[in-house]
Amino acid sequence: MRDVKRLAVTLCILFAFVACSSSGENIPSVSTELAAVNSTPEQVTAMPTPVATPSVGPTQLEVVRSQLVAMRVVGTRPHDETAFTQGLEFYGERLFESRGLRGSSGLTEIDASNGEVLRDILLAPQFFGEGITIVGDTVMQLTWTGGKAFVYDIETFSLIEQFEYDGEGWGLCFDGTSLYLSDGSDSLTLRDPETFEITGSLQVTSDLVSVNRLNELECVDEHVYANMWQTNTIISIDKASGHVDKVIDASDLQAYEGVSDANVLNGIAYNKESASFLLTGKLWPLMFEVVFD
Ligand SMILES: [Ca+2]
Repeated sequence: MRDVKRLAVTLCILFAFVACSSSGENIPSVSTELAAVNSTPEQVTAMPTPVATPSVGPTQLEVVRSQLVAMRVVGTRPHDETAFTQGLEFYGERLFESRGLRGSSGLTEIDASNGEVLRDILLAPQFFGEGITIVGDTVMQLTWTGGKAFVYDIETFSLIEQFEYDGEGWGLCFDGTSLYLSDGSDSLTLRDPETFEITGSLQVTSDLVSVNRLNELECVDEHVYANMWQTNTIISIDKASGHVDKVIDASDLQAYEGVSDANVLNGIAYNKESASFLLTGKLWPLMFEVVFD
């Protein structure tokens, strides 16, 4: 059944891609532009025979095949199903989670091996916890529309600094040089980890999926992984170009008891030690260790 579902999803993506590409609405026609410039009969007759454009079918199939990456579940661990997960990140083998919802938002350290909550703090009730990342020996946490990024000592969870930002704060990751923030749009904002000043932006593009509502993030080497809110799609973004080079369909996780579309996937943490990802979602009873093949 899952194979049938995966095939259906793949065919849907492929169909949507072919339909989009063949509509021509946004693709300038080279031959039309040439004809407009060379409008006299003499020039028209002097025009070289256009080189036949390559057949689009195989090229698009190659694109789809090269970018669609399979996800394989290699293990499951319990997850606090009262946690409205908004961010997930490893620090070595230690695991940290941010929770949302006003009144129950917080920051937690979790035993990644069994899901046990080791430490937990609550945010003030006016704040809605969002993405987190580790910067040095601190944990940084966004607060959605709260306009504040809190910085905690990683060992004590005591608040040691706070920055302000305009607009919304959704996902957050740090690659060792820059912070990457999502705000629900199709672009990421880069910020300095020391000053929180904006240092750049990254427009995310894809020739396979419609990019929008970028949410939870994970920085892994030269890529930023992101899930798109209210979908089971995770994309891998090339930091240098902003282009999506992998698309992962995590729909298979919906087959597990307690995991449903109503409570969406929203936690992506990369474990360097095992070279695997840990995924979970809002109010999910499980965390999934997965690899992208
Ligand atoms: Ca993350």
